[in-house]
Amino acid sequence: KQGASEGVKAFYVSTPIYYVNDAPHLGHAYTTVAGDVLTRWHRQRGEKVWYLTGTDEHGQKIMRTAEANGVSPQEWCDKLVEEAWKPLWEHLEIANDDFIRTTERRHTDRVQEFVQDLYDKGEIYKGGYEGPYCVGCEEYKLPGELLDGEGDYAGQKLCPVHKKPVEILKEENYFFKLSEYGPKLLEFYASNPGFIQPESARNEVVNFVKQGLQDLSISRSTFDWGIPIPWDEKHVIYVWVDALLNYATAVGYNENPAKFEETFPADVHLVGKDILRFHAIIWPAMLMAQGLPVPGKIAANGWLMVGGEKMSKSNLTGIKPQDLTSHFGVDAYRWYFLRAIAFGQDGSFSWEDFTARYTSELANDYGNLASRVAAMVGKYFDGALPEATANGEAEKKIHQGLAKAVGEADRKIGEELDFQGGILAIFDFVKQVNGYITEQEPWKVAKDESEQGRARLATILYTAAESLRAVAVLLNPVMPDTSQKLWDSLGAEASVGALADQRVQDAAAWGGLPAGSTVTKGAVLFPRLEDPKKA
Ligand code: ME8
Repeated sequence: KQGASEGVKAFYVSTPIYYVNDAPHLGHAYTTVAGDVLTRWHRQRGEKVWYLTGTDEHGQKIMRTAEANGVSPQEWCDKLVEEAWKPLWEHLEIANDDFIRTTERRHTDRVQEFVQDLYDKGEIYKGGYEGPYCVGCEEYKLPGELLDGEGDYAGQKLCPVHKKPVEILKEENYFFKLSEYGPKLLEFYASNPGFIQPESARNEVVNFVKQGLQDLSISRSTFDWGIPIPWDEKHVIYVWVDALLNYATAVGYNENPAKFEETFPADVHLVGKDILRFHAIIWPAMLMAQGLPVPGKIAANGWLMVGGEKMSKSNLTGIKPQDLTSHFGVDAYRWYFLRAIAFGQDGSFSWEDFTARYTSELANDYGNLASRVAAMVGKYFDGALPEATANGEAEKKIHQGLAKAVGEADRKIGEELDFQGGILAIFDFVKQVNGYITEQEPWKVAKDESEQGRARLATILYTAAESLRAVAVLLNPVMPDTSQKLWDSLGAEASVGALADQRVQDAAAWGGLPAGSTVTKGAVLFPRLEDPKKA
């Protein structure tokens, strides 16, 4: 894409590939929007970026859902992908560079080659296993982590995530020698302290690995909805091994060496904390076994909760993102979850909280600032942005405030994945500009028609408009439509250039918006919310 220079490694970010047993809910959108903001941020820095998402289509969970709906698993997946998943990402303005489906040949062929290769290297052997399995997680559980069922489930053992009974599976399977990778993994975690984020997730993984790893069953033979084991086609490859490999097959593993070289491994795998161990233990071990490079970071996000439990498709507690975007708009939706919940922690959504933040932070602080400034440039200078010729102490503070906001936002969003902190840094600056206008009282200065008075008024309005120029750039990764509206209202498209070409690194360079830009009172950035009772 932009700035694509051959040979330079792309900043590669992935979401989990989602199970298509049902339509997406707020939880899936949460991870995908976070990844979109992260990659848009890096694009706004001018970096080469690769953002991948997709769908996980094999395994028992999908097979059973399709059966229950009276269609083949492939038909079920095709329908869900085309009618639910892809349209949602488009609706939410997700700028993914690719979308991988695990039923595509470009994936299945390469997965077989990968597994065959491990087999040839002696990393895989045949053995037997019996244990409790959760179809919701598609994972064997350790007896110690199960819960005792009550009520309808009395006497049964439950999965700690899904709170549903596990099944006892006994199979002859192929195993990957995962147990041999414990020491190597611990060494790797120790020398790469930023590999797992946040700290609590890192501790969980390290403690788990320290207790000793078991070998991993990588095939199943009691059903057939999966990729066949190439040397023994009665078995299909375990859905998680199949799924993790999407991060390699989607970027040209064993197929397009130049693309693979330029993209792999991922810099950041975004995952929900429920699937942390797969990404932080099994995935790097699989790569180590092949001599491939391991990813830069596994960043676990917390759960969006409903009534104290994880919002989930299996438990039918999912809320559709469209139910919120139809009320608040897409941009406010993208902003809200990252703003309201510290990334890595659990959080819950409420209409009241979203409504309150929309009104005070988006509409009042940000939207009103933009419309007031445009209105005053219109009223006092006929819409031609005046030059700032009378800068003083107050303006200096604004310049400094902007530099601080840019530095903090770039570090927090771009590096630390602290979306909340980064957004707050930008909005603190918005507040500072609001305070500046309140203090400077341009409507009073306007009454002074002397040369000095005009110069002060010009300086105040230039300062405010130039601040908004920077805000539009900084918020572009989070709220692209709103930023474009603001950009247009500042006349910046004509006087500065395309918003996408503005660099984060240059955002604080004062004076980016030239005097003479045509400022118009554009579209309202955040319209008043309809009363949901009337809607
Ligand atoms: O696990 N809160 O797919 P999945 C926050 N196919 N995030 C949530 C969430 C919630 N309540 N519910 C879901 C799978 N998510 C596998 C992944 S990857 C190689 C294979 C998000 O459809 C979160 O990112 O169950 C979680 O990890 C992901 O959706 C799980 O989606």
